[in-house]
Amino acid sequence: MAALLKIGITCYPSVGGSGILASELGHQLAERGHEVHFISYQMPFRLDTSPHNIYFHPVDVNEYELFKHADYTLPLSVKMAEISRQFDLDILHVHYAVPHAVAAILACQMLGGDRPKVITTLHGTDTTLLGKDPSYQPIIKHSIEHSNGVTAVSYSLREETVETFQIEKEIKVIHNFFEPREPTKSRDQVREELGLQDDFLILHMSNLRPPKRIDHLLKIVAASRHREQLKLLILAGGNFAPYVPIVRKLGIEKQVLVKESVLDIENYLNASDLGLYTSQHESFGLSILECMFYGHPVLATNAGGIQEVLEHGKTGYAYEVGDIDAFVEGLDSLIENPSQLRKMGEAGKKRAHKLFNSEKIVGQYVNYYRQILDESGENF
Ligand code: GMT
Repeated sequence: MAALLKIGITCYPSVGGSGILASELGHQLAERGHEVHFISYQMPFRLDTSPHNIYFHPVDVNEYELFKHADYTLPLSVKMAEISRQFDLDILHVHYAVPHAVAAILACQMLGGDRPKVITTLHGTDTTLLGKDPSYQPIIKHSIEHSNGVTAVSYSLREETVETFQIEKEIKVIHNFFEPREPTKSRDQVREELGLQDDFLILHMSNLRPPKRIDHLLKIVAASRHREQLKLLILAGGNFAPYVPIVRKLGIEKQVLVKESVLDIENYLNASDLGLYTSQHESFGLSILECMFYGHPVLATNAGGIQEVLEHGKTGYAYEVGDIDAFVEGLDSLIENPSQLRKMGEAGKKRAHKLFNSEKIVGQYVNYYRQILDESGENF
């Protein structure tokens, strides 16, 4: 039997696909018997530390007067070294190169020896945003090249990363996965709580950062010929206040419902009819996948890796960024054709279960951990 592994995971703990993915990966690894140690400045958003083999180790960040800006990378690195030594970790799996891979590589230098191995997963921003900044570009390139293994969440992100950093390092694509939970409330109950009757419920879940183009989302709802019958539910992982003036200007106050810090997303996913995503950049689109798992078609842009997730014309539609008219046409046609809506939703659910299930994707991560460990001559 293959040995169980001891894995350190570092991610951004705030609401966002990478932290959600990393937390779920931790849960899944622990269920398979591996020992998982989360190391971060705060407990990740959806992390459950009740299993006996999931640990959380907080990193203390001190604000010394000497520093104009508080430093996180160095205390993180020290904590990574300390936990690696104390628990004899095999792997430090870091989500995002900056600053996590940098800190992990430093930790390994401090430890000396052959373990832990550093595996860096790229989620997007390292490449699409920071990769273009000359103050970050060289350190991201360095940390990719000096990680023992590197993964990207889509082929599109891998391609963009190779191009941006001009690197030869092998990058393995491991798509996002999702483990759907049983709703704890009925669809009718949630819809009643939301004040819905026979409204068509569109769902959008994101951190509302500028690349999500919330303005486009709102314009689509406002331009629909079924506007009076529509509700747009935004499960917000960020501040919606900057968008309130647009809602008012478009006169869709009655259409837009916003809920913050929602943990039981399965109840809202179950109560919805369709997912809507207007992102300018999206390396994968975990929330698109979440909608698919609950049997809903998704209308999204064709940015980045989105079309590796949804299949245009079969599980939803993918349009050019900013093509509001096309989105409106797609939305209205699905509202008018419930059997097509159902058919696409079912095709999406089938695709999600087949390609992005936890069994398959977590297996790919575990195999990759073992492959990287084997390369050092030990047999895992
Ligand atoms: O989309 C965001 O702003 C959040 C960001 C994150 O770091 O959590 O999401 C990125 O990672 C997710 C998990 O791999 C991907 O599904 C998202 O597509 C990706 N976001 C972008 O590329 C903008």
